[in-house]
Amino acid sequence: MSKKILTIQDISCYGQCSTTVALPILSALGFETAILPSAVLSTHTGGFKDFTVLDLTDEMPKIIDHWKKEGIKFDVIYTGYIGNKVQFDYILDVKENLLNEGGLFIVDPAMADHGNMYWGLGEDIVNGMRKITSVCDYVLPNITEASFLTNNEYKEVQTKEYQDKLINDLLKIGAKNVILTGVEEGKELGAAASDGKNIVKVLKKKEEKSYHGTGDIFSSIIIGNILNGYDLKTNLDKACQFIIDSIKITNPDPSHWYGVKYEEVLKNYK
Ligand code: PXL
Repeated sequence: MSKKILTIQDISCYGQCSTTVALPILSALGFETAILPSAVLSTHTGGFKDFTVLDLTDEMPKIIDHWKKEGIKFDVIYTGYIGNKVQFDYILDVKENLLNEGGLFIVDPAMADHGNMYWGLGEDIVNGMRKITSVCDYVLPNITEASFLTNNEYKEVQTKEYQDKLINDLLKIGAKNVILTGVEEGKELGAAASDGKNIVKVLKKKEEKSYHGTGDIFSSIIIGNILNGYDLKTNLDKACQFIIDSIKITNPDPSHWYGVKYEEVLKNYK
């Protein structure tokens, strides 16, 4: 039977990130999807001007209560961008009451990149993300998010010791598994992961340009791969390659600056 995934993140109506990439990817990989939207924005906040934001905090408990009455449950809860600290309590409620036994609670603390918080997000969001990380099965941060969650300094140039410390500190917070993106060594970029025992790492030739939404696409592929039974190293390898291939397709079209053209890659993905 097809697993049921609930994703809790914003709807950025235009811009190829968050819900608009999670749903097609998870469906294509064979899973039933549902959404608990945290906000509706006209676009993502990374480069567009004058975007609109509708916070959906007040709607969330109503949706959750209805699902409780209907007896609706999920096999996976996957959280992403959250713009209001009140929502972290709703997320914990959903985890406690709507996640099937043996289900997975997966946190992508999508809140920062390149050493900075995203527009409009502050310390309260970092604290909330840390709280849900402490009870998660998987946390999927980039280097900036990992450093903010663990109160380590953000470093542009990483050593192996720094990468390992971020991973180990995330495990200490309570995450059962950590998948760290944006791991960089020389001209190579990739991801590192730990299941609490060993650290595995995948590095590939770095693409010079970076794009918004690639973290969300990466997380969706990672989650599909977990459910489809890939081991951690193969999973990282496939997810990193997916992003590289998407960036390569996007690079020749400067008008598509706001996200990556991942559709062709998804069509051929196994
Ligand atoms: O891709 C992460 C993301 C999700 N949602 C919104 C964002 C961003 C990144 O900037 O602005 C609204």
